[in-house]
Amino acid sequence: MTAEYEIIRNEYEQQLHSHWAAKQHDDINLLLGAMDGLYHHHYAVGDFDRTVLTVPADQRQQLILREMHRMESEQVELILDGLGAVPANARVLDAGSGRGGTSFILHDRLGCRVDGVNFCEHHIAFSRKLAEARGCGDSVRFHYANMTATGFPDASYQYVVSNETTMYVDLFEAFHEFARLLEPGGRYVLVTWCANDAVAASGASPEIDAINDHYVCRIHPRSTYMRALAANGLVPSKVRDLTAEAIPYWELRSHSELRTGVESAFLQGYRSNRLNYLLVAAELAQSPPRVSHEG
Ligand code: GPP
Ligand code: MG
Repeated sequence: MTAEYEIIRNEYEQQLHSHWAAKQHDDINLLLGAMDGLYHHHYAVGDFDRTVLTVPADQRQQLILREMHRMESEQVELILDGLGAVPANARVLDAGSGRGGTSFILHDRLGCRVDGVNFCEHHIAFSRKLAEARGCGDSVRFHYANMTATGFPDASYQYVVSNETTMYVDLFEAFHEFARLLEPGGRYVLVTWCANDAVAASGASPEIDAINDHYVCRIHPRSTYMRALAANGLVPSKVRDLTAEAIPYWELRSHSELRTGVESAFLQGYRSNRLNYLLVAAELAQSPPRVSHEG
């Protein structure tokens, strides 16, 4: 990072920065992460162990949290699956790295170097401390930077991942940056929740409004993902709609005393198919077009 790259660039990013700066004591993430040092800011797919809901009440809450944490950690398998075989000398960029959970799992599993980028200072301090404690501070680095304008050199990564973070950025701008950072033939893997504009015109719905308000985010239509990828030479090789699989996590979380109030919006969004949970893997074309703004 050099000083010439401004990190917080506009009013929306200022608002977002303030939102995350104030979220230093988010128990639902801190208590889960404290179980094994993997702190996540994403959700999960697949079913939960339904017996946790039938155990005596005094043990139930702890078991729900443990199950949520297991599911959030296993969610990173989606990214691993999208990445495929990654050589240990590869460089991976984790765009929107939160408190580091995804970056650490990728490094532990693949042995590669991972750079996490995030513009929340307390997340960066937190994840750097964890990297030292985990003994991987040389291989897993966290940078205070804007993921849409990192200032990192062109073609310096073989892989870019974003795990439920693209609802915070302009997709054309972000994918332009990722395409710049990737070597030709490099791969971008994203997991996101998005509006299904095949069923709701322009992707608007009350549950999407509720989620946007809750997280200060801007959920994008599914078609915008495809257009912004194509505009930047990122050619999808895998697209998985995991909407149905994303429902149980929110059912389980609705039973937690740490639920935050956003659960019913996700449940309603996924059950109505107005909100989708998507995995995309895309490779950068050899001579890609570059479009940082929608035409
Ligand atoms: C919410 O997960 C995650 C996002 C809104 C995506 C971006 C997160 C980054 C750190 C870049 P969460 O685990 O913070 O939500 P909750 O507190 O509701 O579990
Ligand atoms: Mg969480």
